[in-house]
Amino acid sequence: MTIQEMPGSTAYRPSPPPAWKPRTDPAPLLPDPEPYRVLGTGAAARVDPALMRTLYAELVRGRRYNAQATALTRQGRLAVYPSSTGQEACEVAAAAVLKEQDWLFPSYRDTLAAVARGLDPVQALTLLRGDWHTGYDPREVRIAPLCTPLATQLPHAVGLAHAARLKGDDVVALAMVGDGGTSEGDFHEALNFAAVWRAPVVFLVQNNGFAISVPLAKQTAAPSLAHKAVGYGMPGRLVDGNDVAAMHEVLTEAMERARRGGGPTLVEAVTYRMEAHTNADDATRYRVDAEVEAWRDHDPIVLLERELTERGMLDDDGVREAREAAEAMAADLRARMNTDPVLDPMDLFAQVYTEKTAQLCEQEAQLRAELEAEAER
Ligand SMILES: Cc1ncc(C[n+]2csc(CCOP(=O)(O)OP(=O)(O)O)c2C)c(N)n1
Ligand SMILES: [Mg+2]
Repeated sequence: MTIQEMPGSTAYRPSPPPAWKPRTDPAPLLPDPEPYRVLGTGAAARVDPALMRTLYAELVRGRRYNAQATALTRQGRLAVYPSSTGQEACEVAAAAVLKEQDWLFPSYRDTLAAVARGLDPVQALTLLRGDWHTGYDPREVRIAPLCTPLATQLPHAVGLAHAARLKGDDVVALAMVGDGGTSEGDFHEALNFAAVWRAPVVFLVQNNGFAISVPLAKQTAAPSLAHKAVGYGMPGRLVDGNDVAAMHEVLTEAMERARRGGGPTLVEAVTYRMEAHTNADDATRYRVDAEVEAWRDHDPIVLLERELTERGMLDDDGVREAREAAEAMAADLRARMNTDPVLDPMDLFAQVYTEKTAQLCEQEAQLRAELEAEAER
């Protein structure tokens, strides 16, 4: 029997649908109409001079660190180095907004953020030297291992942040990822879980224009990467990633929101990778010099130096001091990286599995036998 055939029924008339409205107001989630800036705008008048001078010294040190690490690859002291030259404002600001108990979840690009957080520069390079799995104790410094599999650090950050909240710990996680990483399933899963759970986590996307040779235009059709926040139900912020004052302000705000239970934020920092993807890449194969040159005027150190000098907050002595401190760091890094580490090849098998697989045991025995035979020769 159809509805029309039911006794007393004339015709099937569906009731009007319930009035539809969005579950939450999307307007507060929408990103800034253009990348948020402080330096060179009226907002610069309210920056804290002491903080800006500290950030300036960190930027100069960071630039020198990038240059030194790249030089170490040429000397065969480092296997690989993904430089963050040009992106130092993102790296330095990310570290500066963390409280001691907070956690940083970096990608392979973010050695500098780890160093700016206080990690020993040599320990930060251990993985890239190929010496040891992470190079530091993540729990001690509250920096997760520098993550090479794209975006896998994001669900880890959400898990840690959610667990901290359940335990009542005052901990916020800041997770860093590249523009290319936003196309990974892990990015989607992390943002979705974080928003549903209102986890205290801040996602910082460094949009440096490329995923190795793939430009952003081939990565996404979204209006901006910050727009992706709206679909997950969290605020999206679009920031000039070379403006360290803007980065510091926006990330501080996002960290505070997370800390008071306001949930996650997605921050897109628009920046540019001035060097090749790593020392193993030739960027001239996929981008022209003119594009790189155009970004030099918008360099994070140039922008801050200009602002501070014009406002009388930085003089020649201040510039010299920052450069001297950076040189001292580079000299120490060179000296310590130029010594041959003493490594035990058997360490290859340690701390991989709680219980070693049969195959691993076999390989371990094989290597031990080879080393013993070699020692007897
Ligand atoms: C899951 C996964 N797929 C592919 C790669 C290879 N890979 C290494 S870096 C990279 C590009 C990533 O670009 P982006 O996320 O923009 O970060 P950037 O290097 O620009 O900082 C790719 C595809 C990888 N490391 N992990
Ligand atoms: Mg990129």
